[in-house]
Amino acid sequence: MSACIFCEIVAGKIPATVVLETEHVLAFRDISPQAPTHVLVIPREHHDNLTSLVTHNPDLAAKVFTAASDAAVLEGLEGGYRVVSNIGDDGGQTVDHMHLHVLGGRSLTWPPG
Ligand code: DGP
Repeated sequence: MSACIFCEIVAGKIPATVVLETEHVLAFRDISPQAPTHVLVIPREHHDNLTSLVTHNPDLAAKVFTAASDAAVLEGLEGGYRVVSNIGDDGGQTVDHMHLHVLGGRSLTWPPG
């Protein structure tokens, strides 16, 4: 999995601005923020996408969602926020390591594009 960008962030080979870390999960700022707060929450263990993670390690999936909520609290998003996971080509996924986007700090529109 050495070609996986997010595995390299987990390994410390690519720098990232970390906002929260636990034994199993890492949360860091997106390199191309789409809102004033845009944090990515990932499992340290590699899974291609949400479906793969839930299938193989549902306990870890729960930890990732818990960390997303914790990151939102840490970032002061009491006005509300959005959690998104893009999956596959139709979902617009560009990095094949499961991640949640935590977006906030402005009023978000719906539906997404
Ligand atoms: P997605 O398109 O849902 O797979 O989201 C991937 C996100 O990852 C995208 O918003 C940009 C972000 N990203 C890609 N490469 C890097 C990187 O090297 N560092 C950080 N912090 N974010 C990255």
